[in-house]
Amino acid sequence: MANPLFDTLFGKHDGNDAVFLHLPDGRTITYAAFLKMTAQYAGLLCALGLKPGDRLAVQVAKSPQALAVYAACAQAGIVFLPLNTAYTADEVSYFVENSGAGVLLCDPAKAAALEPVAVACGAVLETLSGEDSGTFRDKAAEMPSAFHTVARSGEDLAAFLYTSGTTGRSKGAMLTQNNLLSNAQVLVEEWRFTSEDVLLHALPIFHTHGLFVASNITLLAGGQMIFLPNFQLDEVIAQLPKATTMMGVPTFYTRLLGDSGFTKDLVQHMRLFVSGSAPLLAETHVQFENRTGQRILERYGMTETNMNTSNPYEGERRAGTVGFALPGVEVKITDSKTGETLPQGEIGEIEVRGPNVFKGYWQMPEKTAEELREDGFFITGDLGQVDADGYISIVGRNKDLIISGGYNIYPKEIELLLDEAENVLESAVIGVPHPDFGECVVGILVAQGDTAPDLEAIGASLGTVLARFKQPKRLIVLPELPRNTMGKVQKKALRDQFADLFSV
Ligand code: MCA
Ligand code: AMP
Repeated sequence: MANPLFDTLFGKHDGNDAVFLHLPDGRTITYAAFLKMTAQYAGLLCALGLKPGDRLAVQVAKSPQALAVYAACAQAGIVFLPLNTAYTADEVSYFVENSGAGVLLCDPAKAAALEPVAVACGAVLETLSGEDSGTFRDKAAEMPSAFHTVARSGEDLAAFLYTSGTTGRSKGAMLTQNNLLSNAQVLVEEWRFTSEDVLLHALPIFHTHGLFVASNITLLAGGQMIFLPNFQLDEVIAQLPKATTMMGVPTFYTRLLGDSGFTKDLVQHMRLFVSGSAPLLAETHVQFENRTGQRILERYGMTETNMNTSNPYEGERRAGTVGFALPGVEVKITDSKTGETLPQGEIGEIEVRGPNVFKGYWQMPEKTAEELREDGFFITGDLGQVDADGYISIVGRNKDLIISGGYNIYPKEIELLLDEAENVLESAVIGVPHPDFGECVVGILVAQGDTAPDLEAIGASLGTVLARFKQPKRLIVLPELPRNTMGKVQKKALRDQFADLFSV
């Protein structure tokens, strides 16, 4: 096949007049129209000087056009690098520089702030808005509506997705065409997706969940998506009657359960609800079943691996577990120190191997070697356990990571900033339970000398550099941080102390 990812997901729909996307205002976009837009975008990316293997950094609002940029990268063999729309110019700057992206595509509203970033990194700046305007859109309108798909192999890179690291520096996970395709193929089968499906899509498309899991599966099956710009509770409830399936992070489900309009009648026609990206409380699973008569299907994945495990479509979907390894994916539970496989039932590090596992971190061979074993097993940093029936549970993390509303936040990145703040001696950033986001960020500070840190000023200064979702929801000053005999900060003690900070 000339270009497996493009041909299998997109190209096969050429000339297909069936609806691909439903927009909230009632408009629809057919597969054929989507592919015409894709071809024009692919032509423009080449005209802008990008060559196969080059990176395109993209920070734009979710829209059909934004999805077509992903498709255009596949068609032109360009590596797609999507960025969270909440990232500040400071954060974007790191990704553009680190990836060596040749073009930065951003929202017109952010062009002024990002122009200096593009200039400093030697990238071309183009704009595209969620309402289909901007320099990129205007130039693409002049391009031919057909594009000769660039030949690629399944081993060629398709996307870079940055994931934060325990050192505070983000790492670009290099994903190949085969990583993405193999996972989409398995999930279509496992979750029984067909061209009859209409997926309610309210996730962002700059992460694996909304971009690869939801969109690739729909494309492969030839189904339709109700493509919402974000998760708005009322809009989701209004659109559910038209959908057959939905995917979400646990916050979607707790918010739905908090609304009396979310009833059994509303969703009894639905075939499947999938949850992932963060732990779904067993309690939410049970409440959901009590309300709707349906059991949410929970699965487990990572940016570096796409999806690894899933509860069964048929058979028991067991609350508090992430099910079984997907076909073709091997999962083992190992001793963190020795790497030896542990007996069934014991808690250890989850390691995974399969065609879904990424090629390594961009230009970080040491980091890659630390996490990706020579035999192909990837050390996830998640702690798991397998029960007597083979169901896998995630029981903790061997990495200092907070997952808030499905977004990953690495404390180190915030601690480095807090430690620099005026009158702060040191800091510890922890995740505490939050009724809406599952977990949220809290910053603990120790004062330097007798002057108390100005918490308001510190909060404001974080706001200029850190995306909103990473900013601590609360800053607290303590006389000292709890430490063990080795001097290591005991975050567990802090998490226990502040466990009820946001309880309702
Ligand atoms: C928004 N805020 C947040 C979050 N989102 N704070 C902490 N954590 C968050 N996730 C901030 C807002 O800036 C705002 O700040 C305040 O919290 C309340 O915002 P609100 O309007 O309620 O939030 P929202 O816009 O409705 O967003 C919440 C959300 C969203 C819908 C849960 O965060 C979301 O779509 N999350 C999905 C993330 C996702 O797709 N993850 C998949 C990663 P203020 O009021 O102070 O201005 S892929 C992955 O993890 C792996 C591979 C996997 O397995 O899938
Ligand atoms: P990311 O690096 O953003 O791709 O996030 C991956 C991490 O999300 C995993 O390493 C897990 O810690 C977490 N995760 C994903 N799905 C689940 C799930 N169903 N239950 C618990 N944690 C999950």
